[in-house]
Amino acid sequence: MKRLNSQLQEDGCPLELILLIRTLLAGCKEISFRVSQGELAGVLGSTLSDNVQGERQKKLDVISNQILKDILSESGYVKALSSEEEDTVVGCNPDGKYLVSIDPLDGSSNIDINSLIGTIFSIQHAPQWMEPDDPQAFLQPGTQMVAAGYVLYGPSTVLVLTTGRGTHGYTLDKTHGGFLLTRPNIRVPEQTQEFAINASNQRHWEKPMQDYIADLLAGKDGPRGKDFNMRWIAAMVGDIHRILSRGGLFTYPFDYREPNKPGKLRLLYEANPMAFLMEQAGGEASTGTQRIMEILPTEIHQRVPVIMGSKEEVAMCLEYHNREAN
Ligand code: AFP
Repeated sequence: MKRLNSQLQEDGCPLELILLIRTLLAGCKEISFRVSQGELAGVLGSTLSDNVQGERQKKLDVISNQILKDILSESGYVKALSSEEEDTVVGCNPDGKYLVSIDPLDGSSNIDINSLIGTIFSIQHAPQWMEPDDPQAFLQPGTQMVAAGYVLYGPSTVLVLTTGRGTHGYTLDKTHGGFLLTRPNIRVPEQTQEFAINASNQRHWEKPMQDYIADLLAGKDGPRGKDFNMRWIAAMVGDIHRILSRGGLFTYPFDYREPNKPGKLRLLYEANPMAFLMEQAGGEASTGTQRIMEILPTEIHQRVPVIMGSKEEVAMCLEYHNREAN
């Protein structure tokens, strides 16, 4: 089986980017080890602090953030780092060529129940003009990413990565510690009968999403003329992994609860990297009105509505949004 290094070289990645990705993954392997130790390593449960989003941090959120922050800032490849768990950007090496954005531990509510969790990341070039702690440099559209991926800490530890030449899946071989290419060129089926949404928020959705989901639930007897199945892992990393594996539609839609936070998911740490992976695998990713990767961010912790997955199903969902707009 091909090793990660060979695939990255074949994809024409510059050496420094390869070294950065390998450094980041060294951190993820450490997180994977801590996750697998669970209660034995005392990593379950909450801290007494909240992150900048006002969410109570789990011990593993803090540990994972620290592992990645240490390894990336010491690597020399990174000029600055932005993290879901940090209030502001973390300046690293003024001569570093890259900016890295991370959700160190996605799916925090799954930690204590031994269910799916993961690390999500994306990498951009660092503009030469930037000071290492200038958040402005992170406010580039997702189309500027040079790499994005996630590591899923499941029954096996899996890496899904794109550098803009397709989306490839790797499995961590714990016998020698390397990621081996187990799913080259992932393609998302264009059609699906499966969707993922937190239905308990239904009363807060906009009309187009209300109408779209109602038609899915109506199944064979409704306008779609077929039955749909629903899945919700409560960790985007798990839901997206399923969709990259067998198709589906994932949404955390616009929500009226907090108009200044249109949706729950973060553009830099969740929506953009997953949109890049999805598009490179033949899927689509939109807010309902705009391609996610074209959004010009206004702040590093910005939240956006997310609709992504199988191409034809995303297009169908967007039709409901277009109808409403016209
Ligand atoms: P964390 O980033 O705090 O772990 O939250 C996970 C998440 O942002 C995303 O991965 C899930 O899809 C979503 O939240 C789950 O949200 P619900 O709590 O509404 O199920």
